[in-house]
Amino acid sequence: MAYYRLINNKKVSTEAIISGFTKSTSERIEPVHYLCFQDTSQVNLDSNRNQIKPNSGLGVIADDKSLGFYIHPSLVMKASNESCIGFSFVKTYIHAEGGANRHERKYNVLPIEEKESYRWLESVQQTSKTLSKASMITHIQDREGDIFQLLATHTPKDHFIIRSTYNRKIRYCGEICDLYETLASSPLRDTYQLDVRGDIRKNTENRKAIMELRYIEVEVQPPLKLSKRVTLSPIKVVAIEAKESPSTVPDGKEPVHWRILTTHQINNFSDACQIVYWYSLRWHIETLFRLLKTQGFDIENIELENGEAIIKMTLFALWASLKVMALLLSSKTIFPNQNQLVNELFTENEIECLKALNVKFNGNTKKLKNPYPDTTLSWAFWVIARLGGWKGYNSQRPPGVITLYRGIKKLDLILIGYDLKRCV
Ligand SMILES: [Mn+2]
Repeated sequence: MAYYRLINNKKVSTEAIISGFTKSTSERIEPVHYLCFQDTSQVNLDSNRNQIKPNSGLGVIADDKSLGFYIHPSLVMKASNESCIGFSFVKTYIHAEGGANRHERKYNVLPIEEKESYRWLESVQQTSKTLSKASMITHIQDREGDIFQLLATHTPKDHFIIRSTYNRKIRYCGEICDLYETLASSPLRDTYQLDVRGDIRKNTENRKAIMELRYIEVEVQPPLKLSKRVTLSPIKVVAIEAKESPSTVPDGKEPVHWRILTTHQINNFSDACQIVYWYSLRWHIETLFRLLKTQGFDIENIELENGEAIIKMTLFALWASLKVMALLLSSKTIFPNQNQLVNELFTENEIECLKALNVKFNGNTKKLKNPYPDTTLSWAFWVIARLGGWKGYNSQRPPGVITLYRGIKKLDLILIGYDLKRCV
């Protein structure tokens, strides 16, 4: 109910909700290194089209006809223990129905500030502000983020790891040449093993891929079209290629193949592996989108009549999805001695309430005791899972997304009662 009142209140704007997110993230930033993953996801609301009021704040998604909107967050994780801290930036936007397409808008010659891809730059600029207390920020993005002007904004503190989209012109060993061919013909540095999960749809099984790693320091040349209008200097980056050795590629399948550009300095093979590993953590933001859209929050099937209210509800669900993801990660952390602290994602009031619930859930048998220290997020994971219906026995399957989602939802309701009780 509290949410519904909030999202239908015209005075509570999406901007206010977002600035609430970034403010609370900013307050938790320490002078350490953070990884920021930005990406776009579309929310398709077409199955509820008949219920939703026309012109209430939605547009069309990529197919140019289904009702929906776009969301572009930047997820912040601490590099040292891969804990989720919050969001440094979130943007929601729409494509107007019947609006001009890229071709009609002469997309190629528009200045970047007027392009939709400007959101990538905006996100980096805003992230630097939100994370002003950080000692280093690494912005990580997929192929869509391979934008020259973006790379150009790097500073000694702001770094990039971007999956490459374009076979750019580079200067290497004094010659102007093509990035991909130069990289592929550079000497093999070493190999590493990668666990590749099978995919039923692609008819592949789990395999241990042998990855061949190459990297070279190059100077990326400004795109020709761009340099006709503005003067831009080339950018020094390290280009990395990780490509599966033909010896492990299943017959008739494509090798695993990543080309990555980074502004970080690479001194040796293990530095390069670190960059590839950080890039691979990008799947966390995909998980976040999956949590938001399916597996519990199911935002695309939400039954609300007003488009703007749906967008606001999505923002709250995004924050709740982050909590679910962080709780899950804390329960299987590979950094057991640096478990994320509970006060990094929960307020004082919420922790107090969780403590009361923990007392209630701690049974008389040792088997039913919360095994985690009450300062850690794993401790909250145990309480919230119990709240979501998990019985707490080790013999039981570990709690998953749905259970945690149920727990988080219940906690929200309990908190309303908890606050009321304190007011009486
Ligand atoms: Mn993307």
